[in-house]
Amino acid sequence: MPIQKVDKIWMDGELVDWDDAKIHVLTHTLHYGSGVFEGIRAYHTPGGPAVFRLTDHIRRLLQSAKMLMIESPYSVEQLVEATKETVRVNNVDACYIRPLIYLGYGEMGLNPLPCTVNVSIAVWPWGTYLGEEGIRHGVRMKVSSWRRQDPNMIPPAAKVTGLYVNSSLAKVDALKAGYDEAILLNTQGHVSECTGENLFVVKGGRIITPPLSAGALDGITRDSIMVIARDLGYEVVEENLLRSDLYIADEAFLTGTAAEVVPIRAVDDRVIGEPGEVTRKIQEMYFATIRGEVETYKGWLEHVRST
Ligand code: PPE
Repeated sequence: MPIQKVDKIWMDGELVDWDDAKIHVLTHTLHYGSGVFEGIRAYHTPGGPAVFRLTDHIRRLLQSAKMLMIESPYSVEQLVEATKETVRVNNVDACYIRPLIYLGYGEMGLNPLPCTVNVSIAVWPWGTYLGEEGIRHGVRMKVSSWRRQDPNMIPPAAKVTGLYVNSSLAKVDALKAGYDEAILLNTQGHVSECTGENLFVVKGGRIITPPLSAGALDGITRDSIMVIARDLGYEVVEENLLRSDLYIADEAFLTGTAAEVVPIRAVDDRVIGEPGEVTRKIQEMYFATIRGEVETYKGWLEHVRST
């Protein structure tokens, strides 16, 4: 589905018309995948549009930059404000937000250190990532033959644009084979995560997710779900999972900003079934949270207009 256009995109401190938000073809990041980015969502709440865990996302963005030795020209506070401003001027209520720090035009070659650093923030309305049907009845997953990149190749903790070639290969592989989404194992054969989501299984009353050392991104939705699940009284642990653990899970689901919380219906054609009780409860609580209906988690919603 084509991106739904809005009015303005924030580029290096200026609000630029959508159609003018262009870069030179010799932009460093376009050639070497040397950018870092975030995926954030704003939601409609009773107090107006609010961005879910905005500061945490911007902090992670600057941590990704640090791992790549990219010096952001803007602080966390400045980018938080710029994000809110971009949501405000576009008059969007619920939207997806894509900040990007990239190495610009001027230098070429594999040494990124002399490059100029540019920052953009775009917002646009983006509906369900894996479909309404997926949210309600679950998605069918394929364990990919592509392995998650080893931490000693590109740090999986950094949301580096180039890292997503790995995710795209796995995604296409799964789609071509007739599945909805892929699961990536790491080079040791343990489950890491999906192409753009973290993964959880429910087994014997416990909720299990792979540790970050398995190559999973430190997902902000993952963290929110661990808090919500524990508050609901569930035991949540971080443990390595084998492919076969997925096949015999009682329930399974994936989490991410774009995807939100999506039940897993089957893995490699081993049926898990319709979403179970644990998944449903967590999903319900997550959706109520982002809509601003849960007092306990209201602090996660950062309003774009001061009230
Ligand atoms: N793992 C990966 C590899 C990943 O890209 C994401 C986010 C997650 C886990 C979940 O992290 P979090 O959003 O903090 O809960 N993926 C973003 C990009 C998706 C895209 O298609 O682009 C997102 O969900 O916005």
